[in-house]
Amino acid sequence: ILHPKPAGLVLQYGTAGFRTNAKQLDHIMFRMGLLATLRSRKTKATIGVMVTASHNPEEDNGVKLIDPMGEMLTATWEDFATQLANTEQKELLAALKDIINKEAINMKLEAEVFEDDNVGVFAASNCFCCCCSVLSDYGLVTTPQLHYMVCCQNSHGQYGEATVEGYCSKLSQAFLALSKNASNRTDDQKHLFVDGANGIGAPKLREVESHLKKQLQISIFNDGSRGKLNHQCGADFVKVQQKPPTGVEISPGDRCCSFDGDADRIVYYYTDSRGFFHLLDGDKIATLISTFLKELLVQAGLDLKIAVVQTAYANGSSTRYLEDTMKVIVRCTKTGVKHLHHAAQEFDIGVYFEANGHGTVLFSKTAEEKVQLLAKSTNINDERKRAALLLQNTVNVINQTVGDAISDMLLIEAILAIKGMTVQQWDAIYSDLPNRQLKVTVSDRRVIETTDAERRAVSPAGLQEAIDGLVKKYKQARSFVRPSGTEDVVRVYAEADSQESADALAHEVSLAVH
Ligand code: NG1
Ligand code: ZN
Repeated sequence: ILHPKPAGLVLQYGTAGFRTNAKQLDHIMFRMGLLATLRSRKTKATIGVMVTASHNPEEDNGVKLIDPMGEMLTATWEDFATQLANTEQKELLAALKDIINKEAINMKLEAEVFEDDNVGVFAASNCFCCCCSVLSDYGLVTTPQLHYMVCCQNSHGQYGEATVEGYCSKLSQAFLALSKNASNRTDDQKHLFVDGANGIGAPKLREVESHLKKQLQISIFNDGSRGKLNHQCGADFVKVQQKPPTGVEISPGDRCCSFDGDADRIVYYYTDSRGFFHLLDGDKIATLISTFLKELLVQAGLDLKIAVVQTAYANGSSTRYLEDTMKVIVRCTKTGVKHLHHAAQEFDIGVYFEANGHGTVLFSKTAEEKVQLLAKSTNINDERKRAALLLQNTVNVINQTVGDAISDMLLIEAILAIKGMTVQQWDAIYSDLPNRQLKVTVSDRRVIETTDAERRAVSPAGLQEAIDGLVKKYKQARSFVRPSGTEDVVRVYAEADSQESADALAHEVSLAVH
């Protein structure tokens, strides 16, 4: 039998598709190839299949499907994916027929699937050839590039050209137009240090950089030529360890950022003259972007509703700053990009970021039309015109299909340049509450059930009361626990007025979980 399923193995299609050791994924790859062809027939559109370790070690791999407009797979089909993955070999055909019947799929239609495998060491994806026609092989691309191209393909070029070159030129043109609004910057100010996490982001960033006409000067570290994927580097390492990646030589004050392995996350950082490390995570990024957009809306005289979507992991200071000082609407959703994405779609402009650096901005159709119209109009004053053009180019530099490290980086760099802001000034907008993330291994993480966007535990009985009791002992404290959707662990988060308190609280809550 081709691609047999290890007997008894049960996997769940989670927030990031299927994730497990690459050795256990062969049958999953095959079955997801089959499912992709069904999804393509059902939607009469091109579907993406992404194979990536994302922010995890090289040997942990994953596969997920990308829906027609570049979004994550819809919920009912996540269930089909789980069913198909866990069906024993001899029932596979019946399981496929079941999906075909339930969704009334016309098997006479042709299927179109874009496939990408951005992890060089593991190429199980060639098994797709036997089950579907792989329309176009992009070779290695970043996760967000594949989402972008699926969207371009299905919107018939409206969103852009469905090629890597099309992606590079759309984003870089928008970036160049934005950076024209920056007053003369020194070479130092144009310099950015990038940690590529030894993933696909580094070579893809080089392709984009060649279009940037030296308006951004990039030094890339951890470009995959030496180190291992996400090992001691990358956005997840920097965020969780709260220290710079290895393999990067930086001096105090240098502006730096880290991508994750498939380049859908980004975090910024610098060290100060005393050697202290300063992290600018997804929350700081969301704040910078939403502030910029809000100012432009005022200048343009556009009445559009803007909101920021976060998760429970957002630093309490960021939420307070956004609500109290910036006066923008803030929503909190469950962890997982699809939840943030959906919540962001409810506003004219929805800025969403996970604290770990995964995020983007969504513009409603109405918002885009109003911006386009204003940018074209001739009878408005210079200030409004300038703001409208800035908004238009901001829309174009953003990859709205999914969080995208390269696109986010270009937008952030443009904003800092336009505002004449240093990374230190950006950091000073608000001060993060000290925080700590821990993971706890338990026999069955599913006994923990949560509510209120995962901020409170409803089971096991007594756990939430115990957490409440511990939180009361500290100042400005907050803590919650939730079962991970991607690892067999329970995650613990705590924040408080000092690092010692945050560490102690996280530790005490971990003990309460056992
Ligand atoms: P889990 O393992 O469910 O916590 C992690 C990240 C998510 C998201 C997914 C998908 C944290 C705390 N969690 O989910 O934000 O990125 O992976 O990759 O960072
Ligand atoms: Zn990723």
